[in-house]
Amino acid sequence: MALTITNVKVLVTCPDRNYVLVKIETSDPGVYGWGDATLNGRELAVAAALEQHIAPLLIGRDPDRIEDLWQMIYRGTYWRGGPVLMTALAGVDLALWDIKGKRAGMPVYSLLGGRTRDGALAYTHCSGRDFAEVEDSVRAAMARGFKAIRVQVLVPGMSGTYGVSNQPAERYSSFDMEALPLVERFEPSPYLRVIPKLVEHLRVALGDEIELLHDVHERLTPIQAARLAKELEAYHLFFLEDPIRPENKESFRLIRQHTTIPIAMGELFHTRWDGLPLITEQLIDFIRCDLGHIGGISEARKIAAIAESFYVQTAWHGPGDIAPMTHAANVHVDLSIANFGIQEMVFFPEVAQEVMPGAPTFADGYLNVTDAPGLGTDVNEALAATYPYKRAYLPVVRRVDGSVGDW
Ligand code: KDG
Ligand code: MG
Repeated sequence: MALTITNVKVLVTCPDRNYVLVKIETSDPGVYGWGDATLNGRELAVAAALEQHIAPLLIGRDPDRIEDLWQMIYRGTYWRGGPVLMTALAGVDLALWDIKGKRAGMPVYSLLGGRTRDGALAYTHCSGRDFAEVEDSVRAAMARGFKAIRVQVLVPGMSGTYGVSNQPAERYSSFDMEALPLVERFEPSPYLRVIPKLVEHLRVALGDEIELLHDVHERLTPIQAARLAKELEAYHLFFLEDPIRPENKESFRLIRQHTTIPIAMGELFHTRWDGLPLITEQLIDFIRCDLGHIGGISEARKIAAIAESFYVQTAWHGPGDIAPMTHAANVHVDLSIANFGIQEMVFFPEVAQEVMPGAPTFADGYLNVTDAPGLGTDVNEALAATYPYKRAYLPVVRRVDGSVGDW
């Protein structure tokens, strides 16, 4: 008898931070899949979309028909796109691929065509309040085996720069229900002065071999970004990430005209069409969508296939605020496509690993997954239930005159 979906369970848990996890159960009690539908700061909106609107559509359906279910949720229900709905869809998509792998007795990368590589080149995050702290952090990462490292430094006089803050640490991890978003003060001019000096310092101290990356996090205007890119050119970054906000694709042309620095973009895209002109017009070099926010593995494969034709490589988003299922999905795709570039990664805290075992493993610069059927990830539901949701926000960036950054 054909398998059917019998239940879609949404679990919101906060072992170290909030995660939204989706379990799809089937008519065979031994066959279920787990997906990740975490959207930092908007977790309950996604959970409600799944529980109230999407789950009822899935009950009684055949979990083998991933593409059909994807299209039904995306196009078939008329309302489509946006971070909330595409994150919810990704949660379902990942759980369905997990089920398909478990039924086939194969890891997902095998279902996607099999390995094209032995491991996925990974990059980690290093930051500090000054150049010496960043250098120490990079040296420690190199000693751990990393061959590629994202470097961020606090801008002198600013309370926070993307990736590093001098606010008391507890303000970031506080889940006090009354807590409102942390405010980061940021100005482009001092930032533009310090970043080329940081990268020059690291090249002099560490040599040319280590791959360095930097995330602007969209805090510049196009002409400022072009200046930064030009000034960084001599230090051969692996890529410059999110140099400007994503909305106006034409702005990327301005950056491109001024520099040969490789550009990476995509964590704020929610459909393939958001980034399409950047790929087809070769205005970026790395597409770094978040599989968990763009509808999952099914959509990532299509984006990778489009990008391949335009010599754009992948660098899927792999931050600390998505669950291990999405990190695993990243690596399953990385291992099976031709145009993989690099994979961002984090080491999950022990408490998160206990709740969600099976994140990709890191060794000698590369990420890998096991040959376990499906995504290779699981959830300890009883333990997850002991960590209730706690409201939290991303920081809000304001300029020194008090206005919200217009990037
Ligand atoms: O929730 C937002 C984070 O995922 C994002 O700030 C991380 O920019 C990011 C990155 O490159 O990892
Ligand atoms: Mg980023």
